[in-house]
Amino acid sequence: MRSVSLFPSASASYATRFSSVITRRPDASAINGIRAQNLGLVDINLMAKQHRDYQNALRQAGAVVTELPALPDFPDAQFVEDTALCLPQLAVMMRPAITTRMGEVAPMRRTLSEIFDDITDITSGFIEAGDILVTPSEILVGLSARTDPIGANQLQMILNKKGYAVRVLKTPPGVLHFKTDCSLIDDNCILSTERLASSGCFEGYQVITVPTGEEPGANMIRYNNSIIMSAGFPKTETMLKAIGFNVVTVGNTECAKVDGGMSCLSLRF
Ligand code: CIR
Repeated sequence: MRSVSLFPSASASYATRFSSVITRRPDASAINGIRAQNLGLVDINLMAKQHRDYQNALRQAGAVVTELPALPDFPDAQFVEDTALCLPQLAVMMRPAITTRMGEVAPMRRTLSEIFDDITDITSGFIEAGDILVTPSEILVGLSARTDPIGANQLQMILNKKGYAVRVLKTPPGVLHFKTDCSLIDDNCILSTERLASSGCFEGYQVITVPTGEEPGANMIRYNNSIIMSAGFPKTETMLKAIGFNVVTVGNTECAKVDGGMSCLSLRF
């Protein structure tokens, strides 16, 4: 961990302050979700319970939670984060790289069109919002196996026109999404794995690195004055509590078997 002199600020910017959340109920087909390696069979009942716990943690942090119905044809549909980027007054629909995930976008577009007047679509290349980290000063986009330069550049053009600064970076090889390895935990503070932070991409930010062996703990959510993180990363949890963060843990063993973490399970705005 780098030295930090930080007491969490009361969340103030649009990057940490939210009122709403959209989730999607996991379907029984979630046992067939895409995964990089076999970490065992998904217990669908436990996944459903963990999903309810996750929604309750967000409610306690101040969210009005809208749970969308399950989409049986799309085993990864509970990972709603990848389908859209929600910013104040604006949503951008993503273009997932994996064929079985592309069909998740249209139903989410229908939902968001009832909320956002301004919706833009990525129409070429590929991009999943798990590769997008929003900070108060800029939007970071990590190129990965799921996000290519064409998709990232189109997003950059869309957001530049709306006044947002965008920086395109690289997700470390073998890491699913940029945000698999980092989270914004305070307006100018990023929690990151060492492998991502050492690339220098967070210059100008305060960076806290997760302890070795707890890399998956880098994916968490700052929602108003709470941090919601997966249970099972005790050193990271202790470290963040010692700094002064209000940390809430949620079991995530089942989504983790299909490569899903805390941020993937919601759209926050
Ligand atoms: C996938 O491979 O697409 C899903 N099984 C997991 C997606 C996780 N989403 C995220 O990190 N934003």
